[in-house]
This record gives sequence, structure tokens and C-alpha cells, in this order.
Amino acid sequence: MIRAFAAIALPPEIRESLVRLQAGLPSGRPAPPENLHLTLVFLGELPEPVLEDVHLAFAAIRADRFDLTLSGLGLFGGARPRNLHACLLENAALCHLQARLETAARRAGASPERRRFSPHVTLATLRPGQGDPGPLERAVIAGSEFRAGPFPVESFGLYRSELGRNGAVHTELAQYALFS
Ligand code: 2AM
Repeated sequence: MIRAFAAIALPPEIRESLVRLQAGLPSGRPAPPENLHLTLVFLGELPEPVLEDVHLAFAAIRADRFDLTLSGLGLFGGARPRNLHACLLENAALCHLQARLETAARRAGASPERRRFSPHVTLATLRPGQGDPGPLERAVIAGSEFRAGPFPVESFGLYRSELGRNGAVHTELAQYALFS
């Protein structure tokens, strides 16, 4: 079984601005710079033949390039925050691509997350219920001015995620070009 997901990689200058932001966070385990990405579809654990079919389905997708802009910070988890992330400016092309990947993955035999797509780049994971969420909430308010981009999205990728003692290791399995 292979734990896999589809994502958009970030250009180096965008990652650098996120790393600078991470340095100022009050708590949480920061995502390592090489793990900073925008998840499109989390595929979960897949048998290899299903992953191969997902790959073929992704490779058949023809979609246009678009630009993305990161804007502001957010918390998932309500009163017990578990994820601090950078948000994105609304983007119809991104949502359209995401919906197509989700449909393609399902048709290929995967069972991707059914939760509504909420585009974000995870900056830090937090232990829910531990500590005072106040400083995190203040960091999100202070981060409302944060902007990075626009940057062009020219491809998306299929990644393997291996969970280890020191966090997840992500490996790119395939990359799919978008078109202009
Ligand atoms: P996130 O951290 O961006 O929110 C690889 O593990 C990627 O898949 C992670 O970036 C994570 O998204 C996402 N992911 C992991 N487990 C998930 C789950 N159970 N549901 C949805 N997305 C998940």
C-alpha cells in the first residue's frame, strides 16, 4: 500500500517567505521547507495497481495554467487548533482543477477525502488542546497582511507520503504539465 496525495509544489521564493513566517510562530511543529505544498487531493493508502490507474487518469487531464496568491493565515480545529496554515486568494481555476482530480481519482478506484476543498499550505501542526490558543490566534491576526505571489502554476504532482518518527517524507512520483 502506498500513502499518496496530489499537490501543487511551491516556487523557492514562495517557500522562503513561508519559512520566514514560520520562524515567528509562537508554537507548533513547523512543516519542513521541503514539505511545504498545496494539497489538491489526499488519496490515502492505495494498492499499487490503483495508484497506477490514478496516475494514468491524472496524466490524461488537460487543464490550463493559472496564477496563485497566498494571502493571510488560518487555523483548523476551532477552539482546539491543530493546523496553522497560509490561505489562498479565491481562484476558480484552482477549484476546477481540484474537482477534476478528485473525480479522476474516484473513477480510478481511489476514495479521496469527501471534505469540502479548503485550499491551504500547512505551516505548522499543533497538539490539539495543549497550551493557550491565544498566541496562535494573535499570530493569525498579525498574519492577515501576509501576501506571497502571484506565482504561476505550471504543473501538479503525485506524491508518496511516508510517515516516520521525524514526520512525513514526501517523494514526487510523477508530475503533470498544465497548458497555456
Ligand atoms: P495538509 O497538511 O496540507 O492539511 C500529505 O500527508 C498531505 O495530505 C498533507 O499535506 C495533508 O494535508 C494531507 N492529508 C494528510 N492526511 C489527510 C487526511 N486524513 N485528510 C485530508 N488530507 C490529509
